[in-house]
Formats: sequence, structure tokens, C-alpha cells
Amino acid sequence: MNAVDSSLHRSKQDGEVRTDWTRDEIGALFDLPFTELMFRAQSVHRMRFDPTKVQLSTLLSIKTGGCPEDCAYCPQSAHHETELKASKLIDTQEVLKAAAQAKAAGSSRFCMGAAWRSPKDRDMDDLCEVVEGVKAMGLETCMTLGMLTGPQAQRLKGAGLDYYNHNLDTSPEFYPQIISTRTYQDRLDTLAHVRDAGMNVCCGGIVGMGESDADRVGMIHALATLPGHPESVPINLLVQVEGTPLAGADRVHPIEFVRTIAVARIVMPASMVRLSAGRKDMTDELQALCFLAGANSIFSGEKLLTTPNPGEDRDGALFARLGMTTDACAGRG
Ligand code: SAM
Ligand code: DTB
Ligand code: SF4
Repeated sequence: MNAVDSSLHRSKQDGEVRTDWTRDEIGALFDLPFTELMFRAQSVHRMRFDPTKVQLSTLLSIKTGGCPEDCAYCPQSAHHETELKASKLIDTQEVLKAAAQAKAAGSSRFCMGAAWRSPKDRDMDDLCEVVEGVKAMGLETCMTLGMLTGPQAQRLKGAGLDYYNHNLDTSPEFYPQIISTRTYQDRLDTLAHVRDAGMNVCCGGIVGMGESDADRVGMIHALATLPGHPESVPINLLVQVEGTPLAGADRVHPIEFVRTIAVARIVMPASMVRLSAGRKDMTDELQALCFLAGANSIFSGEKLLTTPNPGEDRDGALFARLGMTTDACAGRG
């Protein structure tokens, strides 16, 4: 059987939600002819989602810089000399103002990020107040605050937090070259606490950190074999920031990035796949390929957490050109 015949045979099961994917199966998807991979990804995408819709989330950094962790990609780590100024947890009113702007711009989810290893128990009252306020505005709420204990996850859920973002970032093998201050298992433990508290999980990774093809397979495998698939899977393209150890890392070929999105779509068929960091430097054509590969969510606005994002005007023009619309109900994740 040639490659296309055998993949057509396998496609009979495409769309089934499975957490028993093997690395070989995932590697075989990455190795498909590009046209075949894209057809499979699009077919799976259309089983559960409207391919003309994109969900928008907006990010706000609520506590910037000075982070004790040593993530090699991150401009907010105190271990690296970047130009970023550290600041304290911002005021609830300031968060609510930004959330109102995000809502007016068509965003359905407001994601708040803090450059922490983990929140301190003394921060929990403020965080819960913020969640309650944003939720009351009719937005979905998401936070990414580092590691959580079980009780912290439960408190946030109690305040109305809908999603928690905590990424695996890369394969378990490559991970130690990127972060030394927390382990892969620490991340899995936080994800379990989030799940146990009944929150939706937003968990993905980064492409373009100098990882091998096998590491991209390993990253998708780790995500697709979590006890339940994350409702939301952000795929970030490394934003290289001067002063971080990964500034100047070899760039990944754009087609490899699109392949990563397509494979994520096929192996996690019911999840939202978010085309996340790195869009500022992508052409419209590359972003269009990512949507064809099954990405159905983006971060909107001028800024991610600390680095630039395309902004409303460019995104609006892109969606108009593609005949796609933004939709709070693009999907469930
Ligand atoms: N401090 C918390 C943590 O790491 O758990 C939350 C915020 S952290 C900035 C959230 C995620 O942003 C990271 O896990 C990483 O995947 C992504 N990220 C950070 N810097 C990035 C960069 N330069 N390029 C692409 N993604 C990045
Ligand atoms: C995710 O996976 N990507 C977002 C969000 N989750 C928190 C963050 C991207 C950060 C990019 C670098 C910055 O702006 O600081
Ligand atoms: Fe800190 Fe998060 Fe950046 Fe790592 S990714 S240095 S934990 S802010």
C-alpha cells in the first residue's frame, strides 16, 4: 500500500477521541505528505467545528517580570537580562477596564497571566475578586499563574474561573534543556489539580526552541495522552526576545509549524487548537495555512503578555480576506 492508501485506510477512525496514541502513530502523521496531512486535519476539523469561525481570547499580564523560574524562552524570567521592567500584581479595577475593552473588541475569553512560580496564598483573595469581576462582565475567564496546589485550584474554580492555562511546553526529553527550576512532573501535577477542581484545561507548548522533529512528536504525544485532552491547546511559535538564552535559536520551517497544528488537530479532535504566540511575524498566508490545518482560536489584541501581537486592524483585515468570522461560540474549548 502506498502512503496515501494506508493513510486513507487509517482515516476510518479519524475523529475519535483517544488518549492511547503512540509516538509511532503520531510520528507517522507528521511524516504524511503535506497535502494528505492537511486533508486529514480538515476532515477531522469539520466533524465538530465550523471551519469558518475563529474564537478570540485576549491576554493581560496582571503581574509582569521578575519571575524566579528559569524558562529559557521567557522574557519575564529574573534569570535573564531583558529590557522588561518587573511590576507587582495590578489593581482589580485596571484588570476590569482591560476586560471591558477586550469584550468590546469581540473577545469571548479574558486570560490573565502572572510571572510567578506559583501564587502565594495571600494573593488568593485578590485573584478571586478579579475572577468574579471579569466573569460578571459576561466573559469566560482564564488564568495562568504557575503551579497550583489542589486547594488553590478549588478556590479559583469556586470564584468562577473557567480555564487554567499551564503548558507542557515541549517533549519530556527536551524539557530539561529549557527549564531547570520545575519538573515535567510538577506540571502534570498542576494539570491534575486543575482537572480535579473541575476547571477546563488549556495546555499546549512551544515550537521553534531548537527541538528535534522527535521532540515535536513527543510534545504532541504528551498532550494527547493526558488523562483527558485539554479543552484548549495553544501552539506557540517561539517569540525570540533579546537577552533570553533562546534569542538566535534556529528557526523552524513554517511548514513544520503547520504540520504541528495539523497533527494536534487530528489527535485531539474535540479540542480547540489555538494559533498562539508568534503571529506578529507570520505572513497572512502562513496563518491561513494554520487555519486550514485546524487552528480555530487566536489571541487577539496588540499585545500577548509582554510581546507584540498583530492587533485588531490586521486581524480584521485577514479575517475579511479569508471570509472567516470571529465567534464566541466557535467551539466548546
Ligand atoms: N508563569 C506562568 C507559567 O509559566 O506557568 C504563566 C505565564 S507563562 C508566560 C505562559 C506560557 O507562555 C509559557 O508556558 C510558554 O508556553 C508561553 N511563552 C512564554 N514566553 C514565550 C515566548 N517567548 N514565546 C512563545 N511562548 C512563550
Ligand atoms: C500560551 O500558551 N501562550 C500565551 C498564554 N498561553 C499565556 C502566552 C504567550 C507569551 C508570549 C511571550 C510574551 O508575550 O511574554
Ligand atoms: Fe516565569 Fe512563566 Fe516565564 Fe517561566 S514562563 S519564567 S514560570 S513567567
